[in-house]
Amino acid sequence: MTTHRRLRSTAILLAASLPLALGSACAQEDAKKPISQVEQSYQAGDSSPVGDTAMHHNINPKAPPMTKEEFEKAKNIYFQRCAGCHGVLRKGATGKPLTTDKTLASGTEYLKVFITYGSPGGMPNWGTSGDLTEAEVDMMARYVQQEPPVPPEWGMKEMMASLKISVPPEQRPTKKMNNLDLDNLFSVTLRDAGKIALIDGKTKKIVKILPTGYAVHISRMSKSGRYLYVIGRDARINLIDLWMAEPTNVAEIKVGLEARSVETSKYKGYEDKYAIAGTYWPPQFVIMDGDTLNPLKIVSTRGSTVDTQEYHPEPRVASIVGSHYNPEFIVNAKETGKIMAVNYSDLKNLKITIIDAARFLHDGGFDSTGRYFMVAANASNKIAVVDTKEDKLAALVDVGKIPHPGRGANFVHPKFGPVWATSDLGDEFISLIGTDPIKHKAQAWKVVQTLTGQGSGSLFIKTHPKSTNLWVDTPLNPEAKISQSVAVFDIKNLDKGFEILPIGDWADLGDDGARRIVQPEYNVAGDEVWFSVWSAKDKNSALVVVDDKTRKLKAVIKDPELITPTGKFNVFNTQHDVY
Ligand code: DHE
Repeated sequence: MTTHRRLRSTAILLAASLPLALGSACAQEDAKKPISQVEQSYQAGDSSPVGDTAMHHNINPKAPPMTKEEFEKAKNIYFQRCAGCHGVLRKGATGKPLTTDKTLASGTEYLKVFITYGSPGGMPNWGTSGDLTEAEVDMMARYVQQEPPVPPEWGMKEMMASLKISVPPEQRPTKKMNNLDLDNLFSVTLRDAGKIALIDGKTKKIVKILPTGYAVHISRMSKSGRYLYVIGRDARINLIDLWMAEPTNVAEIKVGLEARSVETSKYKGYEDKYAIAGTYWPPQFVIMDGDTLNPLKIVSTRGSTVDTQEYHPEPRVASIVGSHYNPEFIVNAKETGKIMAVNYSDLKNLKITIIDAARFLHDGGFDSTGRYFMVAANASNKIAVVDTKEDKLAALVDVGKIPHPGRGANFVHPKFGPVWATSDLGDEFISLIGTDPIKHKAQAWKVVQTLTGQGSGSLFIKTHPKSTNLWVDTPLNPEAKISQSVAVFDIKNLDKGFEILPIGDWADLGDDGARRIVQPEYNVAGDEVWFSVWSAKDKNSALVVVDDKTRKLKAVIKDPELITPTGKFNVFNTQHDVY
């Protein structure tokens, strides 16, 4: 077991007792009032796999001394608890910069107090909470005065060395060789198992479980629906061919040390041609052949921020979508707040349109026409709207606290026409934003209505073109009653408020698991909605299927192999951006 995995096991144990613990905690820069534990727990998330790599200890003579052993120990704690907010190079992300010009000026005693007691701005009280011992606090106070160790880069050489094409394209079938109803297949993230489960939408049976990267994150589909791409936090991508007699991993690559996003080319004439992945470390994205993952073009995201225009050494790549209007990928750089429209029609003379949005870009999805990409600048409390036809920023819309839409939800509002919705992590509100600049110009890119949900801690919101239900999860709410249930609104009568469905109880797991209800996902027909009942690795989890019309329980999917199910990706809906 690596140190990283050992530390993660501790985090999992903690997660079992603390329903909202997603890992470590986070400071919010410029926050004016105390922030909740929910917000604190957010950005840092899982411990960073970057901490496992060997890094050089660059001794700063002005810093208080540390032994090699202490440095290694502190480095691991830093990458487990702190890097998600303060950044790998400590230049600051959603947390404050911890560069040595600042930490040396503060000194050991001040830093110890800060680490022990936290701050109203969002720094957790690592010492008084018991997470760190007095000795560890002292060690961390000295560590942050040392120069930050720099993890290695990951370029073409490393990518090529990791590339495994187990079934080359010429050995793959030319038509579908199985009887699976691919449109209604679900790829389910088994987060802490490092696997995905393919589940048949009709029978609810597991078709196959496939190994993927560490703490696997998302699945995306190729335009044809044949290829499934899965990315792990360790930046490993698995390419699964759904046409084989049995869905099979046909290629694999490691595109960096830490990642979250993968996508494929969707534009006419480029279907299934390219894949792209963005990494947290190194801060870059890579365009690959869609059918082999052979890396073709690596582009760094290092550069200046959109506001102060200060250089940022590690702008992490957050969400990526494939444009339907141009041969482009829309790539979101978190720390700089830049959205890049990367034109893949000529990789040798790559054209990138840089669209200034707002800092802390995270997750998002298209409006119902597929033209406008709506992305949360989460710690800026904004949604950036990009016109992917014109490659321009259409608007920056102020919403609630820390919007977290997943891909969001599109529906026709009874009064205001087409809207796209996001819920928030930091408050109980749901913002509905008008998305029709032609027929509903006055409402376009404005919050036309704000709904009040069950509480803060929402991560995902969902509906379907054939449904009149709007589902809002709250897995990170500190109250078990709220994190173990979902709210559902009637789109035709939004003022009526919401109904609460006790999904966690319906799963009937009969144990003390956290049972957080996360990420509603529709089947292809739009008449069922699937929820993950997410408990810690050593507890029982399940999937609960609800009949969309009656809002009654339809099925519970249980299996010892369904370990920590989180994201679910219906093939058809993911392929066609239906949400
Ligand atoms: Fe996610 C999407 C990053 C924690 C489940 N997550 C995304 C995307 C990003 C991201 C950038 C958008 C990808 C895209 O569209 O290309 N997630 C991060 C983090 O940095 C964070 C906060 C901390 C971490 O350590 O990773 C984090 N995410 C989580 C979780 O803890 C969740 C709830 C459970 C899990 O499986 O890890 C989680 N994230 C998801 C899911 C999506 C996602 C299910 C895709 C939603 C969709 O409908 O497309």
